[in-house]
Amino acid sequence: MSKKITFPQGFEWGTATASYQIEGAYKEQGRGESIWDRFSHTPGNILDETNGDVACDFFHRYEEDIAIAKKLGLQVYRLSISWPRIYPEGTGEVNRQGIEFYRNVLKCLKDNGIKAAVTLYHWDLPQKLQDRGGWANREIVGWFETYAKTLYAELGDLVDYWITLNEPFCSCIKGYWVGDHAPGYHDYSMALATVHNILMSHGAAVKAYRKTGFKGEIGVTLNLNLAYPHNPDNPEDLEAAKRVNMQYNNLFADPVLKGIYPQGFFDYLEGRGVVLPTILPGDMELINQELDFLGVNSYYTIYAKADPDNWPLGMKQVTSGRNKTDADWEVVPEGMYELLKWIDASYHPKKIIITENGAASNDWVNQDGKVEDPNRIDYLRQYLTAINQAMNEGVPVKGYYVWCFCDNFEWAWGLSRRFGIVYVDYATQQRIPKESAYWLSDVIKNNGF
Ligand code: IFM
Repeated sequence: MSKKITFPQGFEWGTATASYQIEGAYKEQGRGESIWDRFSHTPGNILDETNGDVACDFFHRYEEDIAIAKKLGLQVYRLSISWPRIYPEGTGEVNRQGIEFYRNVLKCLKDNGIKAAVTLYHWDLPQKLQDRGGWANREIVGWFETYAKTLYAELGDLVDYWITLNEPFCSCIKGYWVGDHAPGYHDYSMALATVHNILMSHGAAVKAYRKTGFKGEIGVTLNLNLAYPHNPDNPEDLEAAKRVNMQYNNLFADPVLKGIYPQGFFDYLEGRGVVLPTILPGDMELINQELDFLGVNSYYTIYAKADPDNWPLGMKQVTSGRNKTDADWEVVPEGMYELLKWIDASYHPKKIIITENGAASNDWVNQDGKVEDPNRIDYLRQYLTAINQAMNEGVPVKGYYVWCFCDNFEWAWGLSRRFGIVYVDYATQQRIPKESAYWLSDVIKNNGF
């Protein structure tokens, strides 16, 4: 019999989504092209050759989704804004139809008593800005600031939580080094330049929000994952794990929360021929803005084995032999506990929101028309227990959002990975809340399980 887990009063329960993954309507009402349209339309980039042209058709079905969210008792709904729906050309003229769409969505959330957590950037950069260098061009700090100011002015009265960026690690390291995300480059030095520019853009957006007078909170979402050595007795594996921690965690959290880059890691990279970003006077102060909360996305733990031939980190990722979700990610709840303790000890954020956590699973509709997903429920239960333990030891976690509200376009995996607590039949666009959705609904009602 597992023990009773209770969360404090005022703890906020929600789900998360992102524009390109759910909206569809990719050419409707003035929306411009995004880098993910270009990337997913290029053969060979997406596992099942799908794209986000239609996705879950949230653009036309948001009222239905929000009605389901209300029924389930969700307190917060996280969504992101598609930059090319607001600025089809990246800069210049605002697309009023785009603003109108998001105002309608946000009003609908308000009418249903659900708080809105809005991400400014969840990876769908206007292609027009990519044509000018994208995140590798320092001018983007100004483009992003203008975009952010427009959103504050147009939507600020309806937003409870602003999240400047979702997982800059993915925008920069996956987008410009690994190349499995848009825009699909393989240049580590360029990736580091984009890190600096994207973090300055975050800083500029926070600074601009402080001047608006709106009462919402603002923060950033980082995907933080602890890396452990494959063999803790092997000093080379220990060093490899340290470098992975630097790249995943310190490279983003240190500048944002402390105003410094991890110098030792930069020295290591320079020694391997990587060109470091140009840091001008005032840049670090701009990045290091006071935040109302730190958003944490975390799903897994990394096991690192030294591999000198693997440039530049000198490591490869290995498995530890534990259970895996359908995303091939190992289920390591104690990794979440240790991650939260590490964040707290290293950065002392005043408030943490788990802005994403969840599991992919090979779900289907059974003979009774139900979707049973016991593995997802088990995953959520284990991770929430670990989060609860960290909270009991003083880590200030104040909210938890499951990824994802519904099945969606899962980037390079296309529609082939289901992360939702609501099933989407892509042929008919029918929504079916899975067993995990009803389980979560009970958790919310009881503030625990
Ligand atoms: O789908 C993604 C989301 O866009 C960002 N965080 C991880 C999720 C699952 O891979």
